[in-house]
Amino acid sequence: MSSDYASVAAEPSPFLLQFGQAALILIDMQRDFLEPGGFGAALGNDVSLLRRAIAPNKALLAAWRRAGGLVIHTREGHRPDLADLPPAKHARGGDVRIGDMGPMGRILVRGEPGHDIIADLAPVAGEPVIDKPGKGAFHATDLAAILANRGIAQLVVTGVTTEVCVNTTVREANDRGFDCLVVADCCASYFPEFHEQGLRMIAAQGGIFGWVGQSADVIAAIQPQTSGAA
Ligand code: TIU
Repeated sequence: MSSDYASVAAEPSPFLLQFGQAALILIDMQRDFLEPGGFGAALGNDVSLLRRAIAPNKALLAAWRRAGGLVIHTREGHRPDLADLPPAKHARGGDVRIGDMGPMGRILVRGEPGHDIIADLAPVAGEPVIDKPGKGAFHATDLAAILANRGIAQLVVTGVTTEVCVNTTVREANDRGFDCLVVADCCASYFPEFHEQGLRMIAAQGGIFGWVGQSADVIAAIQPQTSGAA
């Protein structure tokens, strides 16, 4: 990009993207949440509601990679011995529990097929993958250190689910001083009304937690400038 920052249309005001200090972070685009037969489906959720976010994420990820930006992926999951799983978290969720055997291996356990990121958005070499035991990506991970080491001050946030892991991560990031642009069409929830309200909660009150934009506007802002002068 030729300028220091690009203005991206967003709520509640344009987001001034400084690409060199920004990371794209994809939250928990894992098989357990997005594929039939995973944890999300086992809880009775309609995974097609989440799968809407795959194509926009794919386009944004490709554009971000082409522009040479830092990409970070997260996965929610636990050690195979479940030693990092708080009993309070283990107890919740109904009949299907973290660590139980499911069609894609043990649910939300690291190393199991269901814990993997979906093939459409698979990380490539050099892209940090943050394995997180909580809903927020900062809690009990090395994300803060990775961002500090790379001089990152802004996060462009996508993933699932809007009101759970995306919101928790954005709130954690906001308290740590990051500017967050949440990409609405790249996020999704099993509950459409939670998706809408989750986004509104971020941009309300003058951007209490950050900004909310659309993938097409981010992509347009990071595309290499093509001038007429060849
Ligand atoms: N990644 C994430 O949001 N984890 C969840 O458990 N979300 C639900 O909405 N259940």
